Amino acid sequence: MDKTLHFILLLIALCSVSECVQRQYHFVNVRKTWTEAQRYCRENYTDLATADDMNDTSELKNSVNDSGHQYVWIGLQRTSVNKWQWSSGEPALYLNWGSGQPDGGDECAYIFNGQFYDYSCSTYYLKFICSSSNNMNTGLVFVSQLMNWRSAQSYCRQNHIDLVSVRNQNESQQLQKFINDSHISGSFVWIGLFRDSWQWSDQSNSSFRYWYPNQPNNAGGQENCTMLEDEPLRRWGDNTCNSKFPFVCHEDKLILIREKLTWSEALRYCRQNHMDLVSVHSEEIQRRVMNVVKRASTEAVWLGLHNYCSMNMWLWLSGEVVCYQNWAPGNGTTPENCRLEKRKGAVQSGGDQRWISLPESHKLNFICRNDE
Ligand SMILES: [Ca+2]
Ligand SMILES: [Ca+2]
Repeated sequence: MDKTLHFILLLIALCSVSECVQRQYHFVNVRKTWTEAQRYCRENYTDLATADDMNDTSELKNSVNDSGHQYVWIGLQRTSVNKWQWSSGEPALYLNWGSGQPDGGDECAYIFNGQFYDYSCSTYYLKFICSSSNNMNTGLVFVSQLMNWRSAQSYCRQNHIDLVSVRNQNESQQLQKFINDSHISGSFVWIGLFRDSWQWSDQSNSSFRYWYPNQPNNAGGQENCTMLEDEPLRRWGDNTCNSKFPFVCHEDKLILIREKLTWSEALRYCRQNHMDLVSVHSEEIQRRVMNVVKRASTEAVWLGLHNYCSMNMWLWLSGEVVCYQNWAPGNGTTPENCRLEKRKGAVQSGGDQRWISLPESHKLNFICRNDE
């Protein structure tokens, strides 16, 4: 076989390598109030448990070794802030409201003529659109069954991925085309936009929620903390924070080191004290990296990303080629000028937190990973 072709096939094979777990759950079978549990987790692990997606919910469920029926605290707490978010877990930065919207205490949104309208989550039954891996063209599936927003969300998560997100103008146009092509432009259609006032203990901005039907109900007006319900799927309910339950902590596998070192020094530091500089193989790891770098003291943060100048190619330290990509415009895709100095990859700590190429002698904060 042609050597180049063989190499390309090898790269394709490498791109399907499964990612390693970036967060580990620890069940603590001691009854504490929510605040006591939070303190315990921060002292012994990273924080009370955060969940980003359906994967996390099943890992949470598995982490709780059920010795008898009980409620179990996780790290979600009610605050006074009430902000719009996407069901998929992303913050809502693009909000294309129809005129005069949002106009009430409503907490969910439908789309009509490309614009968003807030609407009561539980009172109304609408058709909806799921994001899906089944439809290779659009990544979207239209469901004509009428459901309230939470049922629609559960349906999408069980059968597809989630209720659809509309994160920018481009996705808005794609969705509108899909709506026109599906001949449903006259209908109100649920999208994944909702708002709530819950916040994760570790400050993660994940808007993923997995409520048990009719929860959170804030019974008695004092239920400001979140627990896994005593039911087979371990979906979530609210309860009073002073109740004493066992709890789940999580341990982050990504650690931001707030020292300013060159790339090589950072690499040595991570290998001596942890495992390695972080490799960002997927959108999920990128999201965790984005959470971590918010606390950085430098404008960019080193990743385990290095450039092979002679081959004009970027590789992760873990050996994989760069399949998932998040380069800032003008970075990573054109040949590097490395006559004077080798180039390494960093992630911007502000803005849209994309990757940039920098000379390796720059002194930056960096992220180590810590598995095993
Ligand atoms: Ca409205
Ligand atoms: Ca409740």
